[in-house]
Amino acid sequence: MTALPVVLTIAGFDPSSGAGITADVKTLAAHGCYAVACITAVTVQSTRGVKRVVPLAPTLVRETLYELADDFEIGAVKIGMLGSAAVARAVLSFLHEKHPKNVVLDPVLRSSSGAALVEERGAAVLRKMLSVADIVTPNVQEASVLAGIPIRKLRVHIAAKRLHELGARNMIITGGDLEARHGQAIDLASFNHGSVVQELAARKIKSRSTHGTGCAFASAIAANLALGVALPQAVAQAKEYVLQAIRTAPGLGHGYGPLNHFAVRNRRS
Ligand code: PXL
Repeated sequence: MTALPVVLTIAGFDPSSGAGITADVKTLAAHGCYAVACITAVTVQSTRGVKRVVPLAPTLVRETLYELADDFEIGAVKIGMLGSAAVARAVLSFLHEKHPKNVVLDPVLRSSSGAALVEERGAAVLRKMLSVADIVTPNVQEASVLAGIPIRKLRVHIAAKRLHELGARNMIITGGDLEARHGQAIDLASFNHGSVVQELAARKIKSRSTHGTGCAFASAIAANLALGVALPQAVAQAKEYVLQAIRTAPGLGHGYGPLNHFAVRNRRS
């Protein structure tokens, strides 16, 4: 019997399974990992957008995290939507107390349709979480809020420097289409406190099936790290996975549709 890496996802529930917990579980399973999950908030939404967000009790989140961490050897943790500042604080103290390996933080603030997915006070807790994460995966809007630089003045290299100053060790700032060149989307990867900086360019794909790309990206990185892949490779493979998942999306729903989470074959089968 070979070891099956266990990955913990801490995220919200999207009933349309494009983003959040159920999307993360699919991504982790597609990578050949065993997914365990802690739900932070329930949402009412479809591919058409988010209608309602109900954060769960922080004590429920705390109990779930300790129950899972005491039973499983967790190979990586993916953190997504946190819902409330109180839940974010419960997650932060779990990270401080248990020191899990390979923490991937997707600092989710808003849905692509604009709904707030964490209370405004949650951003301050996310800032504190930067230093306990192994890698942070903000998009440009999230990088702007966390770095405290207005989006119209944002230069990704400056935002990256600021996030390193706040304690982030490794990061990739996605959605660099603000500074897109020649139809390419540029993501900025900044590893090892900014000592290794790479621009990752990819041709921009025109698609409406983009709901949950951030969740899939962060989960794929967590899966790769749990499987023992080194960080730069883990990021590059996750980027390729998300591109494939968009390219082969099933075209479901009337709004921004889900990805094909099974774009890569389960590496164990
Ligand atoms: O993609 C951000 C995101 C994360 N988690 C949940 C979501 C969304 C966007 O809608 O619903 C649960």
